[in-house]
Amino acid sequence: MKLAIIGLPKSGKTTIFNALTRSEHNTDKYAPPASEANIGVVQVADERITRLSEMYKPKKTIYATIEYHDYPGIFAKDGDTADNAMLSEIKSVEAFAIVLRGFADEELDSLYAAGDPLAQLNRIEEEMMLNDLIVAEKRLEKIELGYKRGVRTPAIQAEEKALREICAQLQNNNALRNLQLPPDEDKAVRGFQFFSAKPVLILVNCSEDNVSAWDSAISQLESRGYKAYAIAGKFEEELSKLDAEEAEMFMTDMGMTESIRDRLTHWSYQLMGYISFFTVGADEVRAWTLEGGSNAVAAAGKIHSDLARGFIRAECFKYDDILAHGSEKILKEKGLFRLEGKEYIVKDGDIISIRFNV
Ligand SMILES: Nc1nc2c(ncn2[C@@H]2O[C@H](COP(=O)(O)OP(=O)(O)OP(=O)(O)O)[C@@H](O)[C@H]2O)c(=O)[nH]1
Ligand SMILES: [Mg+2]
Repeated sequence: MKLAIIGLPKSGKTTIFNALTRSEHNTDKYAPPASEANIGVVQVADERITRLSEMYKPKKTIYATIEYHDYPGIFAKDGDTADNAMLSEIKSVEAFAIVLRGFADEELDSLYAAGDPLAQLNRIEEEMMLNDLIVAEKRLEKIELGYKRGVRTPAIQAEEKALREICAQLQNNNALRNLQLPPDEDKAVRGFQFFSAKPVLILVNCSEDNVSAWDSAISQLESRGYKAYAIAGKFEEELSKLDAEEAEMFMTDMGMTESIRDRLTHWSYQLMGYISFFTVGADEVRAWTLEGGSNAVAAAGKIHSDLARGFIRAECFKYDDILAHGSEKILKEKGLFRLEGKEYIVKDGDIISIRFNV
């Protein structure tokens, strides 16, 4: 999964990125905006993979990963820090973590007055929608020119219809993530990767001594349909530099049970509706990420396109069952080892082996 960390300037994006990736990128208050994104890959902690690895003793154990892209502030009022190339790069990720500044800092407030988190979010959403509207209108103009020259195919007509609905939605100040298009129209405009169509999770970055003061702001955001969380970015960055034992002491003090890495992983999976399935064997124990509700062929395709193309059956058992009974042999005896067809909907925690023929 690829997730971009975005927000207005100096909201603490790089501080949070450092906490997530245990890195030390520059977070100087006066640093000019970075010219490119910081990119870091974080392993998705999953105890199930650890246990399976102990059981199968494979040569390789591969956890799922999340790739975080930390961008400089975008949509700043006084001239944008991101150019078009960067904006289109930002759009290539699956989802956004939008960081809103909730911590007080007089200097930053005067240099980069941004208003309260809700005002910041409104501004970002407005800019996203404006950007999308410009893209959609430009494309519509081109389509109309094409019509005049006699270029009119069913695919272009589906695209035109979709773009008209998109423009109407945006003109009504509604983000495209709230617009449901029929599958053919959706497909016709997917390539545009509209900003406001991306799933977002909101991180209100506040100081560690008043995280709960943000409860009502968070509920307000939730009531508007956002997944929103208050986090203490700077505190998390400091925690990430400590060894495990020390970090746990501080976390216990704060009533925290998980690192920001693990929390953001859960939030992202929830946001995207992703599940994990596993493959096991003497060579490799591995976790795979899959859109919830996908069938066995889609799961096969995550592993390799040949497996989807030549799919015959999925041999399947549950992580909980192998943990309880200890061996595949016992699962077979107990009838817990299943053969599933193409239409089988894969569940979180399924262990799968694909039989295929190409
Ligand atoms: N008090 C407080 N300060 C923070 C927090 N997070 C970030 N800061 C400070 O805010 C300033 C900017 O932090 P960065 O993490 O560089 O912010 P950014 O959003 O990456 O900035 P740009 O990429 O330049 O837009 C630094 O001085 C940080 O120390 C926080 O949670 N609390
Ligand atoms: Mg930064």
